[in-house]
Amino acid sequence: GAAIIKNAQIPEGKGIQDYQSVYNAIASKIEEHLDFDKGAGYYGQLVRLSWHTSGTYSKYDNTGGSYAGTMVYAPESSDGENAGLAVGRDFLVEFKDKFPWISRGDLWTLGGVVAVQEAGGPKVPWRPGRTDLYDAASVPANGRLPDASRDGKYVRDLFKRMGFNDRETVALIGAHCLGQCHTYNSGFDGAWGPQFNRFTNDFYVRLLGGWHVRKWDGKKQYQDDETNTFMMLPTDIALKEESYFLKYVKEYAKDEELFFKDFAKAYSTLLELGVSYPRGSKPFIFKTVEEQED
Ligand code: ZEM
Repeated sequence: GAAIIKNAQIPEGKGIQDYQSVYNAIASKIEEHLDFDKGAGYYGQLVRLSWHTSGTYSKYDNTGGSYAGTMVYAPESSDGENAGLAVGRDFLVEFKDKFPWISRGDLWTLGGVVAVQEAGGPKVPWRPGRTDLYDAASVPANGRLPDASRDGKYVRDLFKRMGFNDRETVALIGAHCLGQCHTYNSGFDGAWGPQFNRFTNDFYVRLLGGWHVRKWDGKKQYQDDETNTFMMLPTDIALKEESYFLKYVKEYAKDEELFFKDFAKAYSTLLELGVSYPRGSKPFIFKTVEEQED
């Protein structure tokens, strides 16, 4: 087929201060709803939205990804893996009204950056210029986002389709420190750890502990031996079962700084999959709300 070109187009006259204003507006709305989802806040929801709008990318034909902001359209909107993400899109839609020059792809990916940084995670370099499109060719088919019931080889192949190696794959899944699973969205249930509104390397530390299959009538998932309170998906446990993933789990469990560095780089890449930027274009690094207080 014809080559698909997705050039970043920055709205006329807009620069870092304009996007920092959007960042700040999203951050202050997150602050106003810290009790959301039993105390998880919106961090997990927004990071998952940014990941699912980006993670449809295929390097084999340059389709999918965050560029066109197509999750509002079928069949992407009704992909089973996107169940529940209307909540995040609805949370952000008021900023599309307040800042009408921002595209959906930019808003949804920026929302993830705000969530990671405000939850205490690393600075995530981010570039604008995604452009709203509605045409059948821009809307990815279902089946591109991972199914949590599968094994390590499946995870490896799926992330390879996006262009990621094993190290980057393990780093990205560490985002499961945030938020939780909901039976009404995915059939899975619970949080990965107790500090589910803070961005940490806790996912790897816990993963290396003891886990058993939970006894319940829901989907197969794991429960921690120590408290029977926290969960792991089968694809999370696969990171421990495969030696090509396990070495990175161990590195990140030991060294949070290394995890932050690798996560920031891989996540920034994830959010930009398929987008072409002009040579030498420089990413924005946003200030946290705390850094702006004086
Ligand atoms: Zn997730 N993820 N994810 N993930 N994810 C869920 C929740 C969250 C997988 C998966 O199936 C699920 C990445 C990778 C993978 C987040 C971020 C990132 C849920 C629960 C499932 C089932 C959804 C629900 O019930 O509401 C699988 C199979 C993955 C790879 C193999 C990557 C990569 C992520 C970001 C970089 C986050 C933050 C959540 C929590 C959402 C929330 O609502 O709290």
